[in-house]
Amino acid sequence: MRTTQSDYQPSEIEGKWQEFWAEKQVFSAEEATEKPKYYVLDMFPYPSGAGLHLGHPANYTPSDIVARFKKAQGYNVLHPQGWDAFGLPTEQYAIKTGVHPAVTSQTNIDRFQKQLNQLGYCYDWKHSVNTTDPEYFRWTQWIFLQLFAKGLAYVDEKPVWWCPALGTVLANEEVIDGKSERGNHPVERCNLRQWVLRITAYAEKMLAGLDKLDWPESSKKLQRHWMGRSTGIEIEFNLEDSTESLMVFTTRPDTLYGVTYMVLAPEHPLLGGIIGQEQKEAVNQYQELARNKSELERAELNKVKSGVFTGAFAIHPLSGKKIPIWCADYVVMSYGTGAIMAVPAHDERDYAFAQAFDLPIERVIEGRGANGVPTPLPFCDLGVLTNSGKYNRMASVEAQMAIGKALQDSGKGTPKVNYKLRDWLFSRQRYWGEPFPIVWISHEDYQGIQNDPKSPFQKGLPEKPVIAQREDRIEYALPLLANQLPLTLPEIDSYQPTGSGESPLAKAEEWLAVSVNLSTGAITPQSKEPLGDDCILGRRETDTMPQWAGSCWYYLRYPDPKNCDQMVSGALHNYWQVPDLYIGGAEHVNLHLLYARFWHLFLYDIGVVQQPEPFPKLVHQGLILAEDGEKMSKSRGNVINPETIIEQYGADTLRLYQCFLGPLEASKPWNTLGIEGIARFLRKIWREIVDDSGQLNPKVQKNFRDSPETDQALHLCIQKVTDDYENLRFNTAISQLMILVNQFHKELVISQSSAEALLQMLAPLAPHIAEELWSLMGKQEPICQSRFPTYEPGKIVSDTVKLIVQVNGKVRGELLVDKGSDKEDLLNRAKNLERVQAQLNGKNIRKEIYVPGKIINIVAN
Ligand code: ANZ
Repeated sequence: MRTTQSDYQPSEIEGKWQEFWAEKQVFSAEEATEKPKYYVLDMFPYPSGAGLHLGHPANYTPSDIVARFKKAQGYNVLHPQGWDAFGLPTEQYAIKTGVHPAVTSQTNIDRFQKQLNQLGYCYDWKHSVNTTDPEYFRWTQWIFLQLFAKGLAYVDEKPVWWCPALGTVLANEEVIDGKSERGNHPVERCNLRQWVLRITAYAEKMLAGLDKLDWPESSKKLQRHWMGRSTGIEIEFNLEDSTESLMVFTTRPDTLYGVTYMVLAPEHPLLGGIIGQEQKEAVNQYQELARNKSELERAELNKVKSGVFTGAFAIHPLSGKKIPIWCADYVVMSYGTGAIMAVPAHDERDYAFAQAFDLPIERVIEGRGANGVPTPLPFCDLGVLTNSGKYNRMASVEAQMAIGKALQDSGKGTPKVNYKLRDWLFSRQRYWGEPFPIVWISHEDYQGIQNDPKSPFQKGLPEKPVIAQREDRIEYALPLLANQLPLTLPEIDSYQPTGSGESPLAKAEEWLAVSVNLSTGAITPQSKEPLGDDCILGRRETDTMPQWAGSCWYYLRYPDPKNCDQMVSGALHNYWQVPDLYIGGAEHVNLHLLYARFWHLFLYDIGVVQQPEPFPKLVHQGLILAEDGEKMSKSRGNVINPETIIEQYGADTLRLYQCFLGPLEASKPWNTLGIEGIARFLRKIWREIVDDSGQLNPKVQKNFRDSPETDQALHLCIQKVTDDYENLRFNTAISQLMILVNQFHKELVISQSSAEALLQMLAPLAPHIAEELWSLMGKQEPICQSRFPTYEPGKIVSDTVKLIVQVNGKVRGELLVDKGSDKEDLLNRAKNLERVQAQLNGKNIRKEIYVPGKIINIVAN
């Protein structure tokens, strides 16, 4: 007969079951089968040197529960995990120590994987990805080539965030309040040649797609806001004494008569040509000053307004009035046209500026103030027009149409939709990233390829060549052929970026200088030999892709991670499609989740994937806070390490406790007393099922018919737990299980089938203890492969009623009884209740009162 420890000792059983699951590969997804699929995805970790922190289980335990639950419901489950292993910290470590980033990554991955396994996660390691594996990033590069061919990748001299400390350029999203997101270093603006992806081309589709997603409303709102769609009109203002004109974007054409000055951004190209002699020095100085400010700083509402008069004037398109043109940094070049018509009466920032520089403020919109009192300025709402010529007394909306039309008719206005979303800065000057599959060649060579219909390169060329200036010549970007992928990183001696802002790859001369075979497309290092007839010279791109690239499509690869011929086989993609559930941190809404949607929509457009959205259902786990309610952080010294908890209590207790803290989405403080309670709960279950000699507790009997109370409690529990798991309410599922265990505890005997059902319900949450007790019951198949119990509706809304049992008018217990039960039978059961017996002990029963369906009162003295 099988035995186990008489006491619950997680350390004795957890490792054993983890090995068992791994060895038997019980969690390997089946190849496409008849079974319905369920694909549950975690946001894969960056394998940092620090190992797991509690944020990881906060993310991964819920998905593990879902995976185990869905498997028990008969789904073919894919629950993979992988490694987002390109990244800055690994590279920084390489710069410091000289250790190759690939070596550091692998060490960290091994440690992470071990730690994840210790938590009992049922990952299917056969379906894993590593973004730094050439067989993976071959396809990241391949997708880039598709984007490139469709004109969605280009090179631009861009004002970028340059972080001197990290020696690299950062994307807008990686800069928070003028500091780098990683490491909190100061950043500054400068111009650099950069690869950029035209994500703005997908803004419209990405916005429209949001409506259909089952995402938290707050996250949809964030993405909407980040994309920032705004409809308005571009208005052309003529310039005084000039043939040039000035375009502005406004959402409020109804305020056109209230324009009292114009503003150009300091970087505006028109500026140089219009500045008056007198103003030149002041304007130039001002431009220099603005160059080093972030857009965020410049756009801030409360900052002191700064600016200079340019000496030039524009002509109002309707009134013909002269309007002074100013240069001020609260107007940014990267939005709209980089110029505005300023309406101080109806715009807060214009109002503050006009006050600071004593510019006229003219009200053109009346608000409806209480009792006819005019609304104070600035008045930024819609209202009724005044001081606006023939448009007076029109409502704002009506006037927007009328003025819009008048401008269009005179050729001075064009309706325009603008987005706040910027194209995605896709270059990094780093070593540890995917190299761009691009070779720079000369203009003549590029033309030769363009004019040769037989050239293998033709299909991959964009309609408009991507060009860039290097020193005194223009270079043309030639994409590699797919059969030249993966393009791997060269070995280099030093990972330090070059001081000029170029990537360390710029020092890998042998790798950089290549010859391109025009008929085969083969790219080889330049040899000392003379160049063959069919070959041209080229230089590889030295930037690498940002870490976000690899995470843009990893979920597509999990179903088929070893495929060398395709990103994913058609049949496997057809079966697994996209994740049914995606769990991960809310901090990724405007980064990873935006980028991945972009790539996915693009892959959909070119026919690689079958549906437009990658993540139809998304849930964010809340943070686990420290006991003091603060964020856990090393600097505060309040970090709780999962490894320590596992050592002390076991993984099951950690998993269960973390769920019991509160709703999945909520941020919840850790509490050491609470974890004791959960540990007690698991010990209680153990004691119900294991006796002192480590054998199955004789209380658990086969073929025993449970009392109606237990029967009902069981079926109610199955109903509720099923529903809770379905809706990711793990904390309430645990409460249900506690109620059931209490019910078991009251009984002298319980049926083995009920005990089994309890374990099956517990198994997704606390899989190790469930397996151990299940196997103690003589089960051959592991519990993780058993079918989830189902409830019988009849047992829940049964014909039973609750009877209160009193002794001398005091409640001493209760009975769950069938409605038509016999009175004598009920009285006997009542008198047999433990607490009733204790009261009756040594007393004489004087009277027995029975009110059917309500109460039994026994009078005794
Ligand atoms: C005149 C006006 C009058 C405006 C008024 C607003 C209120 P959203 O909704 O964000 O698109 N604007 C346009 N381009 C700008 C730039 N490059 N830098 C700073 N501000 C810019 O806002 C559009 C409004 O933001 C535009 O409409 C413009 O000011 C300003 F009572 O034009 B408005």
